[in-house]
Amino acid sequence: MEDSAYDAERIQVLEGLEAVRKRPSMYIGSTDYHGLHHLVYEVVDNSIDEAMAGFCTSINVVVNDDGSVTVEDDGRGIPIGMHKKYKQDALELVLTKLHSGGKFDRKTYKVSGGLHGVGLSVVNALSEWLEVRVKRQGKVHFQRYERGVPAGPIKVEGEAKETGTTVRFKPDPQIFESVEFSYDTLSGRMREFAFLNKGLKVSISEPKSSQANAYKFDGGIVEYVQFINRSKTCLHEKPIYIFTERDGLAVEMGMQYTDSYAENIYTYANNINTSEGGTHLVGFRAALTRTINDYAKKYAFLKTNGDSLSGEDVREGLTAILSVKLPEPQFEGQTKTKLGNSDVRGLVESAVSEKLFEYLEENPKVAQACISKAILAAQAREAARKARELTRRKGLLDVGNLPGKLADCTERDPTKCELFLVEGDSAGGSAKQARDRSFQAVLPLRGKILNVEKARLDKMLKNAEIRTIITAFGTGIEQELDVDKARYHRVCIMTDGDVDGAHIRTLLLTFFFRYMKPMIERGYIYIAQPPLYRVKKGKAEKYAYGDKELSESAQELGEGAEIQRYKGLGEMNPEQLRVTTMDPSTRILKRATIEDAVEVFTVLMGDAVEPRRLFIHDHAKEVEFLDV
Ligand code: 0RA
Repeated sequence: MEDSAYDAERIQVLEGLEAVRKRPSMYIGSTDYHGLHHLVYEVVDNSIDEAMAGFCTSINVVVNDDGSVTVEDDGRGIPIGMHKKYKQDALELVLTKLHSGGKFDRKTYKVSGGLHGVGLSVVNALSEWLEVRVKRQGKVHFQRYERGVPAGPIKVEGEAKETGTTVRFKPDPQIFESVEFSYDTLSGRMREFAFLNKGLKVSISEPKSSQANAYKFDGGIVEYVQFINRSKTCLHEKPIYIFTERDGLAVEMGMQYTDSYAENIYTYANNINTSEGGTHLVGFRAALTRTINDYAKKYAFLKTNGDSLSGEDVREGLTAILSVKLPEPQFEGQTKTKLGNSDVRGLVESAVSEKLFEYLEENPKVAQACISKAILAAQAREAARKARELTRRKGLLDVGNLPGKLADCTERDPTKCELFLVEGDSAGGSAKQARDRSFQAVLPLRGKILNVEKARLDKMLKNAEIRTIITAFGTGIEQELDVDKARYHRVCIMTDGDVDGAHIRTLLLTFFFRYMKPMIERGYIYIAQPPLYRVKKGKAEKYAYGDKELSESAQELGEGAEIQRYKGLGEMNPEQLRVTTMDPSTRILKRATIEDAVEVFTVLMGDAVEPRRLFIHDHAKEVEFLDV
């Protein structure tokens, strides 16, 4: 009886793991770069849970030479010993039973840092091998798994005074498209974890590249806000900070106004970046608008009684981090990064309203800085509205006023039309010759693209390049945006492969994100991928889009192959440009996603030129290619 129950359990476990291996994307979102990195976040997340429960102070991540990753913590250790109900060792249960990872025997919030909070068993199932060491009850316990199945029993390896868990795993190349980790990506996420969990030490290292970082922020999200604003001009010295915990919901918020015009609100639910927003963001925004207005009225900052500051006014120049923690987060939206729990809205709104009002009462100088900024924003918005109206009245954005620089296509069905935004007049000229004029339009961009983070809409509308782009799109902008009017369903940003090209691309993406977000959401924005090299021998030639491909191509063509490195689009003749970058049957295009845009900001948030340049440089190499 006992044995058959045990066998049944084993079969169930095997079936569970098999399901994960058959459809990994159901559990980790994808098997690409993102899915691969999620494995690490998932493991670290279990340690974060332990930290949130108050038992773990330090987490150490190592990217090992053999392609495996080690995550070590000093928590209580995964429980060891026979579980009465399941008749299996608790450790084995945590590592093999789906959805047992964190919930099992745990009373704290289940903090799902992985895409779906799926637990260690999923990581185990998707690893070629996984080794776990648990220090607990005075001993070091060890077990190894291969593709999720125990490779042997749990063994005692030795004595241990302390407690803790170490998980080392090697992602299965049978599952993942690539099994190479990006240190920068992992390190950035560890920094984020550390910001969101004050006092927790998170270290990461990669011996192979001699890189190492250790993050610990006793100020938590207050330091996070300061970090984002590090090279901006802030309007009050210390970020406003509030924390409340009621009805099973913890709300933590840090905010600080800067002299910029953009709104930077980052929201998290259980340490997950909710880039699509959700109920916590809605509640926060409502609270902010209401509280600032209430305070402004109480202290007569607003003259007439009917006057009030809009949501946009009170968010202009604001940097804020909102982090909520709750027992059962529901993630919705296209990328499962939108918090859905409906009760959270009201809870966040009342918590933030109450605490923020208190804060402003206690810090009148800070309050004055916030309100002056919002009043200025209201006045500027009025100016922008007038500019917009004038622009409209003069018909400056009407399709009838299509810019002369635009070489339009003959096709009129937007679903078939493509627009190439090309850096520079000379590349623009080549692109005009290279295109298929029946469905491909070309708009050369010359001169500077305004940095939208630094200019208000009225100024933006005075910029010829920006106006030309809006007119060519046919969609209008911001509140008046109508994506259904888009004249092209593929807009391809085509810039040089150098640092300046990357900068222009970033500025354009930022502009689309701020003023035409639905164009990105609909998937209408693309990034062209011109090759970095041409390899030539005699009549044979090949194009390479990365270093790995370059060495492969060079090898294929054999000794004496000539390598040309393209520094700009201008170095290609029209025919080469057509084959490599524009012709749908041979080119590579990458669709820009909201995540791309968000990633661009999180690193480019500051104004410091150096980190910005470095970032673009590093990442220029590792864009993912997507064939469409
Ligand atoms: C289940 C129950 C308890 C702790 C854990 C799991 C746990 C899991 C992981 C994964 C990585 N590090 C971890 N640390 C702890 C509670 C154990 C108790 O009550 O002593």
